[in-house]
Amino acid sequence: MDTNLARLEIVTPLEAESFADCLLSGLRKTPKEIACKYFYDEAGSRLFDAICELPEYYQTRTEVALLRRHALEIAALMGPGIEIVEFGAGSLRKVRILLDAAQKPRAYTPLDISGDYLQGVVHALAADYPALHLRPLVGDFTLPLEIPALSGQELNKSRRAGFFPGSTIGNFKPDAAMALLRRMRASLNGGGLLIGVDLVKDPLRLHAAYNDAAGVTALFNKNLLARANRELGADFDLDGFAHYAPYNPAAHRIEMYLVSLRRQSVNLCGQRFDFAAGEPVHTEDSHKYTIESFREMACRAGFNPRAVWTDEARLFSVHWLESR
Ligand code: AVJ
Repeated sequence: MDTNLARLEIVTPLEAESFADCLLSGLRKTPKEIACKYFYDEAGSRLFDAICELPEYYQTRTEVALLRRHALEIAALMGPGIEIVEFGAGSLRKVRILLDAAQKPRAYTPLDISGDYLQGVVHALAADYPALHLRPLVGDFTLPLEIPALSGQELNKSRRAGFFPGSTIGNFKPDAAMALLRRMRASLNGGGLLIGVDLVKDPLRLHAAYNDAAGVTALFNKNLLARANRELGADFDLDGFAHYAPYNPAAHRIEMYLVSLRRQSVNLCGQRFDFAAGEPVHTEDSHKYTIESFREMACRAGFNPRAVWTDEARLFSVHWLESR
C-alpha cells in the first residue's frame, strides 16, 4: 500500500450544525431556506461533477484552461516548498494542474465537507502522486476552524498557499464572502490565495448555465430533498417541487429555489411542514463579480491582489491574492 495514503482526518469546528438542524430551522423560516453546503453528500458531489461537464456550464472548463495556460506563472508566484490547502476540494481534478507545475510542494491538504466522497478521490490522487505528502481533512470551511500544522512543524511555520477554485466564493453574500476571505487569510500563515471567480456577463448565458437542457442542475437541487428522505426518513415528493433558478441582475446573482408545485405537507424528524402552492425554498445564491469589484473586496479582506487571469470572452477569472 502506498505510504502517502494518509487517513482522513476530521477537523471539528467549534460550532457544528447537522443537516437535520439546518432543515428544521430553515423550513420554519419565512421564506423557507436550506443551506447550499448540504448539496454535497456523495450523490450530490457526483451530480456536481456532472454539472461541470455540461455544455451550458462554462465555468469549469474555462477555469481549467486558465490554470493550465498560466500554471508556471502561478507556481512561481506561490514559490517553492509550499503546502497547498484547498477549501471545498471536491473531485481534486484542478489541483493536479498546480501539483504538476509546483516547485517541490511540501504537502497538499484538501478540505471537504463530504468524507465519503473525499475518501474515494484521495485514493485516486495518491496513486498518481506517490511522492506527495497528502493530508485530507473532512470539515466545513464555512465555520471557524484551525488547519492543524503539518507534523514536525510548528504552527504558523508552514508556508501555505490557499486554493479556492470554482467560484465557490459566489455562494456567499458579499459581507459573508469578505468575512470568509478574512478567515482564509488568517489560516494561511501569511501565504497567498489562488481563487476562481465567475464574472458578470450576459444574463441569458448565466441563466442557461443553471437551467441546463439535460436537467442535471434540477436533480442537483432536488438532491437536498432526496438526501432528507435517505438520511432522515423524510417524505418529500420530488415531483411536487420545481427547480427554479433565475438571474437577479440588480444583485449580480443566480438565485436557486425549490418551488412547491401544490399545497402539501411533509413529515421530517417527527414534525410536519406545510408548503403553500407556489411557495419557494431558497437553496443557493451564486454571486458574480467584475474583476474590479472582486479585487476591491479582496483588498477590504486584507489581501493584496497581485495577478489576475481571464479568458478572451471574459467569462471567468482566476486571482492570486497575497496577504498584507
Ligand atoms: C460550486 C458554488 C460554484 O454556483 O456555480 C452549480 C454550484 N449550483 N450549479 C455554482 C452550482 C448550480 C456552483 N458552485
